[in-house]
Parts: sequence; C-alpha cells; structure tokens
Amino acid sequence: MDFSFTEEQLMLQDVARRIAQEKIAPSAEHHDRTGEFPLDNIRLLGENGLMGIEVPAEYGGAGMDPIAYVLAMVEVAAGDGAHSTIMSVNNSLFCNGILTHGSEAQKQKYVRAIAEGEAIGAFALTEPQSGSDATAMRCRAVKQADGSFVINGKKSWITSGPVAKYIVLFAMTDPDQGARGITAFMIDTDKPGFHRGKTEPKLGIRASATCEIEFQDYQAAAEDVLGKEGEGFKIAMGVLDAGRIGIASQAIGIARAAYEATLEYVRDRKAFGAAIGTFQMTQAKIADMKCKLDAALLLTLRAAWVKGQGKRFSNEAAIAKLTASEAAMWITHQAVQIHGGMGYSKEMPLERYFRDAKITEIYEGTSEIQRLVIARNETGLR
Ligand code: COS
Repeated sequence: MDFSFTEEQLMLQDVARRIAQEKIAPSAEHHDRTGEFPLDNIRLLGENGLMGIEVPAEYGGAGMDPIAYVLAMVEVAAGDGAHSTIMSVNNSLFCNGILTHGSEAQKQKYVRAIAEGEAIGAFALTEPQSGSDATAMRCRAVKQADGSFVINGKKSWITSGPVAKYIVLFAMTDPDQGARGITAFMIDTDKPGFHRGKTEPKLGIRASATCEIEFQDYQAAAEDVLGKEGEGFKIAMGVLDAGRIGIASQAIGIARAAYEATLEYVRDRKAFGAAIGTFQMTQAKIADMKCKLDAALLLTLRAAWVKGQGKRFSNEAAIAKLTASEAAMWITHQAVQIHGGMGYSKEMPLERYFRDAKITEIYEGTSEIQRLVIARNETGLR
C-alpha cells in the first residue's frame, strides 16, 4: 500500500489551495452574509481545471483521477463551503453522469461548457414531497408519437438552480414501473417551459444558490434523453455514489479549516495563567478532532481509489460520507466551544464552519440513508 500522491495530484492540490486561500477564503464572509453567487471565483476555478477534474481533456477537463478530485475539493472547501458545493455539483453530479451515460454529442455539448467554467450545471432529483424516497417523484415526462417528451412538474432544493444553464433532470416516464420507470434528461434552461422559483434562504452554504424549478410543457427531444429510457434511477444512484465522495471531501475541508483555526487559538489563548492548549480537556478535544479528521480523509481516499479502479464503490462512498459529515459536525461544534464567545461571534469564521458543516449530513443522501446503504451492503438484507 502506497500513501503517497503523484506529482500531478499534488500540483492540482496546490492550484486549488492557492485559489482557495488567495481568492475564496478572503471573500467567504461577504458571500455568506450577502448570499451573492460567486460567479467570478467559479469561473477562475473552471479556468484552472477544477470544474471538470475527472473530465478527459478532449471534453475540456483536467483529465485527472478521483484522488485528485478529493484533494482539490478539500482545499476549496477549506476556503469556503459554498464554493465547494457548486464545484461538487458541477464535477460529480453533472459531468460525471454525462461522461458515464451520455452520447458523444451530449459530452461535447454539455460537459465542455461546465468543465471549462463557462456555464454552471445542476442536478434535479428531489421534489417538494420526495427526497430520500426518490422513486416517489411526480415530475412526468410523457412520450410523444415522434419520440420527443413533454415534461411537467416541480423539483426542489436545486443547488445552482438560479444560475444553471444546463440541468440533468429525472422524471417519471412510466409510473407503473416505479424505479424502472424513471428517465434522465438533459435540460437547457433557456428553452420555453422552464421556470425558476424563489431562492431558498439557508442556514449555511449560503452563496451556493438553491431554488425550486418548474417545468410547464417543456419539450425535450429524443436525443435529450441521458442513457436509456427507464434507466434514470440507476443513473441517479450511480451519480450520487460519486457525489458522496465529493461531499465527504467537502466535509473534511470545512472541518480542517475549523481544526486549524482551533490549533492556532489554543496556542495563543491564555486562561488561568497558561495557554488553553495545555489543559487536558482541550487536549482531549484536539486529539479527537485530529483522529476523526484523518479517519474521514483516509476513508474518502479509499472510496476515491476504488472508484478509480472502475469497481462499484457505493458502500465505500456511503461509509466515507457518513464518517466525514459526522466528523465535520462534531469538529466544528467543538471548535466553536473551544473558541467560546469568539466561536459564537460573526467576527470569526467558526460559526460559519459550524453552519456550513450541517448540510453535509443532509444532502446527497442523509446520514440515515448512508446507514441504510451500508447496512444493506453488509448484511445482504433489504
Ligand atoms: N448504483 C447503481 N444502481 C443502484 C444503486 C447504485 N448506487 N443503488 C440502487 N441501484 C439499483 C438497484 O440495483 C436496483 O436495480 P434493479 O431494479 O435492477 O434490481 C434499483 O436501483 C432499485 O434499487 P433499490 O430497490 O435498492 O431502491 P430503493 O427504492 O430501495 O432505494 C435508496 C434505495 C433509499 C438507497 C435510494 O433511494 C437512495 O439512495 N435515496 C437517497 C436519495 C438521495 O440521496 N437524495 C438526495 C438527492 S440529491 S441532494
């Protein structure tokens, strides 16, 4: 077993760290306070290959592996959680699914624009009444005699929905078939029949715009189907497996930022005549933070490695996401506690890390869904 990274992986990590520390972190407070979408920074990340890390160069990407993706995501998330959410959706949920299931024309048209940072992508699975139970969706795509589809319905909690040019949409084409009646479509948001609802006010990752979207007699051509008709659920699940590696990496980045700020604070802050880092209660927290952070990173790198081997990685991705998101919640919680009043104040970024971390236990499969996936894989029972 080799724990070292390649020169290329380290170079990408370095590029991501530089952009995150020089451009993203300094504006994170502004983006969090205003909720302003960080378009310029997203373009910059795209120009540097960070919006299509695993996308081959022929489609405008960096042509790198899932390990490089983890390393870069961690750096961007350490700069700001909201930026890493946008990056994760573009890389994992948008480009990944099209690369795996798309036609050559779809790869050229949709992947290139997002990988090069010229446009923003989104992924629309969740609906107002269906989240974890994805097969309960009501959005309908009705096939016409000429092979095209007419789409009607609502999708909610769409990350980058307010700004996305293209969306991977999941709609029911055959409700009698349940999971096997769902089809994936490529949506162009400039076409008639596509509407955006209000932007969601959120606890954290506030600059990653989120909204409801609605389809009213949206016409999708036969060539807009992604993969095959009826394969949508499996496409969504496969894409979410990859997405969970991204969210695990995001959780690690947010947690690392909180951990590093805490290390600095416990060295400087004095109480009862000594640095608080010399107190055993603080030391125990520091040790536990570091163990959880390293465990999360190693599990996430393992999931990325299995993905890179071309094997099924659903279980490893669920284990990584569950471990990393719960670690991030615990670490940011302890970081706020150690900082005391300063942790609770908006003068320091600790309270933002705490708010940003929470979503990693919810989106792309809640912690409860990750436990369900892991237990099903381990026991073989349903
Ligand atoms: N990769 C590929 N195929 C998968 C898969 C995966 N990760 N997970 C399931 N499938 C396939 C199954 O093999 C099955 O195929 P067959 O019909 O050929 O047997 C089919 O999909 C249905 O699978 P299953 O019966 O396990 O589906 P369930 O309805 O029981 O749902 C859960 C399984 C709950 C795990 C799934 O719905 C899920 O992950 N939900 C969370 C969704 C989510 O993350 N939402 C957040 C939206 S993005 S913010």
